[in-house]
Amino acid sequence: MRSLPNILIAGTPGVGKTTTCNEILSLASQSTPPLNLKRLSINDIVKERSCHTGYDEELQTLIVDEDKLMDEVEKDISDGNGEGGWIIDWHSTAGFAVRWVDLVVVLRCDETNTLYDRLSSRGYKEEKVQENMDAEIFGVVTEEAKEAWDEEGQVVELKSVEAEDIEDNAERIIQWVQNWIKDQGQ
Ligand code: DAT
Repeated sequence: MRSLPNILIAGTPGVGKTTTCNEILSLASQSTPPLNLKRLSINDIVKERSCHTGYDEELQTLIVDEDKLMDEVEKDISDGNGEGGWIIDWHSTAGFAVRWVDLVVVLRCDETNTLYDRLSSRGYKEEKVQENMDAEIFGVVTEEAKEAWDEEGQVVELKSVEAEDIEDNAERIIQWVQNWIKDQGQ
C-alpha cells in the first residue's frame, strides 16, 4: 500500500520533463510538512545499469532493452515496501505497468519553433529533431498513455511552453499529491 502516489512525467524530448521534475522536488521539500518525493530518472537507469543493447548512430540514441529496464524500474518502485512517492520521467509510457503509476502527466509544447530550438540546441541531427517534432505534433505520448491508463483523470496533459508553465505545472502536481493523500485518509 502506497503512502504517496507515483507520478510519471512523460513527453517528447525537450518538453521540459527534467526541469519540471526538479521544480516538483524543490516544492515538495518546501511543503509543510515536507513531502518525501523522490526522483526516478529513467535516462539515468538506462545508462547506469546498462539497460541498452547498443547505440543507434542514425538517431543518436541508445537502443533501450525495455525488458531489462522495466525489471530495474520495478525493483526501485517496490523498494521500501513500495511506499511510493516516485516522480518518474521518461519520454514514453511504454512498458510501465498501470498499477505502478497513479498519475501520468504528459507535458506538451505546441509551439513548434520553441521545441525546434530546444532540440537543435542539444546538437541533435535534423532527422532526430524532425522525428521528435512529428511525435509532438501528433500527440503520440498522450495517445499511448491513454490506451493504458484509461481510467478518468489518470492521464493529464499540461502545457510546457513558457518558463512560468514550469512553476504552474509543478504547483498543480504538488496540489494533486496533497489531494491524493487526503483522499487516502478518508
Ligand atoms: P526534457 O527533460 O523533457 O527533455 P528539459 O527539461 O531538459 O526537457 O528541457 C529542455 C530545455 O528546454 C531546457 O533548456 C529547459 C527548456 N525548457 C523546457 N521547458 C520549458 C518551459 N516550459 N519554459 C522555458 N524553457 C523550458
